[in-house]
Amino acid sequence: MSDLAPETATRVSVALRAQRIETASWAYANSGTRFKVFAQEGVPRDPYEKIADAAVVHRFTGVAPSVALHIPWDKVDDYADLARHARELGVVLGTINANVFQDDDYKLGSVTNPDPAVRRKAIAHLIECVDIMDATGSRDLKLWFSDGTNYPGQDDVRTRQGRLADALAETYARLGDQQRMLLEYKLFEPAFYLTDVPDWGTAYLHCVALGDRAQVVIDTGHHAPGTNIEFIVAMLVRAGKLGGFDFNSRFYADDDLMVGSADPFQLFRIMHEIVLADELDKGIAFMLDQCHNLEPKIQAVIRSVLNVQEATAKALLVDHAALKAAQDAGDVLEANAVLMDAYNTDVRPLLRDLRADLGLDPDPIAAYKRSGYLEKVKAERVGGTQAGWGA
Ligand code: PSV
Ligand code: MN
Ligand code: MN
Repeated sequence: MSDLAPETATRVSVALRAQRIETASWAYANSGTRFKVFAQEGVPRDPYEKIADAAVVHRFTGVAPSVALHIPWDKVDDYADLARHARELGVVLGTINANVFQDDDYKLGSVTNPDPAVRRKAIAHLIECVDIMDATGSRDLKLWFSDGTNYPGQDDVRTRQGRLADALAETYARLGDQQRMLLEYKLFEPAFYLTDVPDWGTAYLHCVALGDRAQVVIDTGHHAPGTNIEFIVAMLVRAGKLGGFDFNSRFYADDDLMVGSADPFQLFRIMHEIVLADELDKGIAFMLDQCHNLEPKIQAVIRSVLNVQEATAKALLVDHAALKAAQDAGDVLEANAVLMDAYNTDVRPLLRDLRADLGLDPDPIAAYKRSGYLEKVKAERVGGTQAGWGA
């Protein structure tokens, strides 16, 4: 039993019940670094099996009802059939992630490539992704471009921005009324000198030029060490341009580790900005973009979902009235203490109660382990697939 005041526990539980966290198909498949992929037993052999694993995460957490696809890693002949399969398992297909970074043609860029034929091929893929969204019923198209240059002088910065803007505009024009384009930025890698969409400012400028349904996505691993990500959250929320998150955790670069593992306090600060702006249930997509190279994958995704839930619960516990009073009074230490009180609250009893109320096992990881699912798929699935990179 949680020892919070009953009204507080109820308010927080109601908000948590409405939260949705999307998992990523590629998190269930084998992945690694460019040095080695350590294959795991029982990993999915095709997109249908990846969705089955995502459905297991939802079954035990109750808050992960959608799974993102990456095209062509999750290419199938019939996307409507894949959507039907997902629905039968109790989940839906979520964000469609485009992939214009793995063909030889893209060596000098995709939509920013100096060669118009390569640019056309890249745009055709982005538009094909919208066709797929029509079949799957997905709302969001997520675009990340590996485009960039390795050497000063390699290509012209402003010309490349123009090519990017043209490609985004053509793709945006193809979106349906209910569909959105999420533009993801990343500081560096694979390009080392210049990345064409390196930061939120660049993504924001492109999204503003495109229109309301173009929004910025924040991948928490895509910043320089020490970046104040919650400030970026506040800025984008204020501008009405925060479309979603790719959650993960990092120590050094784009490590794609479990969200909330390296710096749970940062995750709390991010969720605090969301809760403070009353944006928890207003359409911002909370997605995981992670790879589980060493740890068992389904269990790691469950852990990640729980980490987001815990950070959200703590953010919901911040006493906004007390915070504002302290801020208005210029009471630096009290304002900080209000935030820390919430962060230091043990929300696990509250989350256990919430799960019991939802008819779930209060301990999703223990329940998953007891279910025998991993042993079952280990026996059934031989020759699991690789997520798509890292060989
Ligand atoms: C790029 O590093 C990225 O974060 C993009 O979201 C890609 O689509 C994804 O990783 C693949 O994991
Ligand atoms: Mn990402
Ligand atoms: Mn990334």
